[in-house]
Amino acid sequence: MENQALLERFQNYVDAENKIEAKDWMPDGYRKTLVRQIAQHAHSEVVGMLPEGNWITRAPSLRRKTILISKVQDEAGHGLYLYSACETLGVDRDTLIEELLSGKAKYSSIFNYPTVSWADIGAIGWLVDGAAIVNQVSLQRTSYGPYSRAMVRICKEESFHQRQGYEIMIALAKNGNEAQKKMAQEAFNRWWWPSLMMFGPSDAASAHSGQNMAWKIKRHGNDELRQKFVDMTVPQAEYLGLTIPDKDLKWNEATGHYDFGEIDWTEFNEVVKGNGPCNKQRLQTRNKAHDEGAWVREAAMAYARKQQERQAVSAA
Ligand code: FAQ
Repeated sequence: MENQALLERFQNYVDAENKIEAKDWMPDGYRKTLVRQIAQHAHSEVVGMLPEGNWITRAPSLRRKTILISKVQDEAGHGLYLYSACETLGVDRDTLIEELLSGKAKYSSIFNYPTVSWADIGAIGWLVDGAAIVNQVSLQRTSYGPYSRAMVRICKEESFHQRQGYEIMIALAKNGNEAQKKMAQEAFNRWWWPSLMMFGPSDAASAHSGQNMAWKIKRHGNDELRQKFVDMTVPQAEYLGLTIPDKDLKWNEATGHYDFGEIDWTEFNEVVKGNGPCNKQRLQTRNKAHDEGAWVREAAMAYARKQQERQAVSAA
């Protein structure tokens, strides 16, 4: 078939809300953009373990510690589903991991901010997982089957993560003493704007949105999802008695949405370029963990080889 005819058939198939599967024909650009987005997403889950992992040894109670360990472990699982989804597109995992460790690949800007107090763990669960859910609920309907199915499971787990974060914030901001309330407000101030940045550049500046939406990889624009997150989160902050760190935030009766102030895009671009508060530290920590885990990978491969040898002997 002519390339143009294949492209048209592909677009009609996507427009009819069918899922594209790994062995289906797809335009090179579709494959390339999926590899880029899914890999960035997988790396974000993996690097995303670091800011919270930082508090596992200092969680304020055994209950909080077990919950946090479980949450961080879930993020590793999300990374695994996503690397697997990415592999179905013909890239191998070693290449993806090498690109993360060398600093070539991107991951979400949000994980380059520090967790300075226990309240940051509450704020991450509430805001960062909350923002991730808004984005990922939409991605459950993405046109690529393996990515869409990974999202269904991930969203279920993220929803537990969001609630555990909000529960920490209730304990500190609503039921806590003055010092705890202050700690919660300070964490909220630190994470509010970076959480809005997670949704990416405004639609006008978004390089990939147009084509991604036509291919139904992305189902909503960055600004629409960001607005949804703001509308959902403001009443939650009010319930906690927290002040939103934005003097321009106000309810707009005419649009039925909250208006909010201008995002600091210079900060966003600097963080994405590698100049955020923790970019270097995150990559160093990830590289160290990878190096220290070499013996685990070797042992796992040795075991797999042994299994193959046994199977070959019994088949002979
Ligand atoms: N950070 O044209 P667009 C989580 C880049 S998971 C860094 O709008 P696109 C779970 C973008 O890659 C969080 N870079 O791009 C968790 C592109 O660069 P490129 C991760 C960003 O792809 C919780 C350029 O800017 N979630 O949190 C960011 O159409 C707690 C132009 O942007 C996902 O990855 C950013 N924030 O839309 C884990 C969801 N935003 O590649 C642990 C899947 C944009 O041309 C603890 N991804 N860029 O060099 C997506 O939905 C999309 O990729 C967007 C960006 C919406 C992120």
